[in-house]
Amino acid sequence: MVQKYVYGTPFHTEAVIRDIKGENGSPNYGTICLEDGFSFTYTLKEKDVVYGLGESNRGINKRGGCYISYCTDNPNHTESVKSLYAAHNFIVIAGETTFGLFVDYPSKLTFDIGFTRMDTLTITCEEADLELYVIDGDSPYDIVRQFRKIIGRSYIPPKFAFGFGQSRWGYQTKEDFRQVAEGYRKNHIPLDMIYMDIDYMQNYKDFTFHEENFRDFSQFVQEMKDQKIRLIPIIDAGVKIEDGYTVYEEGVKNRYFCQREDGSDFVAAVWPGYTHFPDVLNPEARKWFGDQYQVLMDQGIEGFWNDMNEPAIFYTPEGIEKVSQKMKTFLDDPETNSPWDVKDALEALSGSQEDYRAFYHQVEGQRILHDKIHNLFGYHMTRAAGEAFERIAPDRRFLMFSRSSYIGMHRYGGIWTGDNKSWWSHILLNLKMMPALNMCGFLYVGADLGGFGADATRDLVLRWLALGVFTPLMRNHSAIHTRDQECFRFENVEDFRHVVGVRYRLLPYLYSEYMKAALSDDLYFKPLAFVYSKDAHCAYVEDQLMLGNEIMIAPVYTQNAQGRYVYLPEEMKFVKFLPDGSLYEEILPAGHHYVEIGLNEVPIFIRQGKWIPVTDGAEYVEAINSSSWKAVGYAGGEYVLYEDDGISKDYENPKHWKRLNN
Ligand code: MIG
Repeated sequence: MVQKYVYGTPFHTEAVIRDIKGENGSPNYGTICLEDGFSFTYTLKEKDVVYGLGESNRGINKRGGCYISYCTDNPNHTESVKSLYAAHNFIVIAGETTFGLFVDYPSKLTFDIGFTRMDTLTITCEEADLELYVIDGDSPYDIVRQFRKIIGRSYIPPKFAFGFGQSRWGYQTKEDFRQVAEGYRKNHIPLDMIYMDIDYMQNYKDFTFHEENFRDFSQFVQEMKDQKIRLIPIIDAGVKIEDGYTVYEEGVKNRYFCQREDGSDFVAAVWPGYTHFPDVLNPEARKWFGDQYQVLMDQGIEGFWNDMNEPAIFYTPEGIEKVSQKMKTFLDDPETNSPWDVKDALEALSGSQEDYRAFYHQVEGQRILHDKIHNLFGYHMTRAAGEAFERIAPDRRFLMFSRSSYIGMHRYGGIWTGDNKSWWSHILLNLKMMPALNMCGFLYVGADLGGFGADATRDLVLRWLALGVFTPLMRNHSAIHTRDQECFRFENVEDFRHVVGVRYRLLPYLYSEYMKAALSDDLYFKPLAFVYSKDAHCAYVEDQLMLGNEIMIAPVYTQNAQGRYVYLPEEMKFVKFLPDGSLYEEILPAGHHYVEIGLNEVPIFIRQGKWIPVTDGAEYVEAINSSSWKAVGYAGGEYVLYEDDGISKDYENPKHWKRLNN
């Protein structure tokens, strides 16, 4: 049962699409206080587990942390970081008393989950204008599924998007892209996509192509398609201020950009230099911005990634003015003033809330301060694209994922989890975020495999790929000036061919499980406790996940390890994909085990009595022969495979379901 409580005058975020009658008063759980903004306080029992929060730091169990929903461009995801790029305000408290909460509030919101006091959960925000959804159910899993029903069906990408993608910030010329394509094709490492980062544009102008390097863009798109590789370009939030640039000129003329209090267009510096932000909250401006994607679609592009849409701000002219004032103050009287004030002012330049309080959106004839709806920008930028795809090519699916998001965006695209690092701890963080994202509706998700910042090593990339084999978005991405980490850059490239190859052998199964989850508002990744609810130990397992209905994954995430400890809630078949293409299979009883897993092996655990289809694999998705499947797991029983053409949207057609028997 879902109940909605309305406080003050909430902004209509369209996160929830089911009509639910609002109630006054207070929910059955916790204490609400409206004296100073809004607060919800609940006393946690010792054994309570708190799930949710989608893309956020720390564990599957969120207890012991403080999390702030305020979309932030922060590339240093250390343990103490409270805000990442997204705001996913859904949690489930599971224990003797179990219930779910969704706080539909698009500005800064704090979840203190036993951080200040171990036994106290408090949710606070500055203004009591919000909708609070309270969900009762039989179990945390049941609560999550009820929540998923009210927020609408998750985005479904084209099938090619389940292939492997290579990305790197710094690819500039056709030659750079050709080298990557060749590195994969010559070494027979499967690949379906190469991502284009900001350098394909002319001076970082959205919807343009670099004049020297990509004059004949569509031809190059075709050249790559001939090799069965799709190019996936990036789109940034800020539109460069430059006379003669049509996107800029149209936006100014039609007043489609976010404005300051005095009505002038707000200015923020990002990669292109000074830019304006498209007012994607305003339906008319959103339509206009979405229509721009067609420029690339006309060149043969079938997928995009939306970046910098928190929206990230490097600095504003107002911020620079402040720094220069501080500098002047210091220089005028260095005896009494400190140069560190200048440093502080410099550091405060980027992503400052003061800037987010300096511009407005036009929504239904009303002017809304950006800060009040800050967390909706990435959502609506991606919505702009999604709605445009729907208008331009209603029968086709497009690949679309975003950096910033809010619940509701899950209907329009997926997510990558932003600028992680080539750190072992970030493999585990990647794993922990996955089920939480699914709970919030985001199914097409993945992290930068191999790590974005810092230098990757061969073993790290291999171990991370062995997790990435299972994440719907499987992309190796890295930052400019870090060590090259494409699979073919390392010695013994056959190991990479094998590990990525396992993805393609499993692809019909993984796709099928994704589609089942998407079509029935279910989870693709689950915490163990969602399946084994009576097994008290499962609530505390933070490094294994259930995937689909048949398997459990437990990747290795520490350096120099020969294997790992794993907990089996029931008897399972331990299967390793070995580098020679064969399988190692062993039935293990329920309980704790140490299993050996080599750097070039991919482990899975198949649940008792179940089996999965495994195919021969291929070098790109289209070439997979799904009828080449062999059953891996326990003998007997059937597996229901979902299979379609991967591009059209007639999901409900019964011909897509096949009963396979072994
Ligand atoms: O300020 O486009 O998260 O994936 O490579 C950095 C360059 C901007 C941040 C994205 C990252 C991308 C990078 N971008």
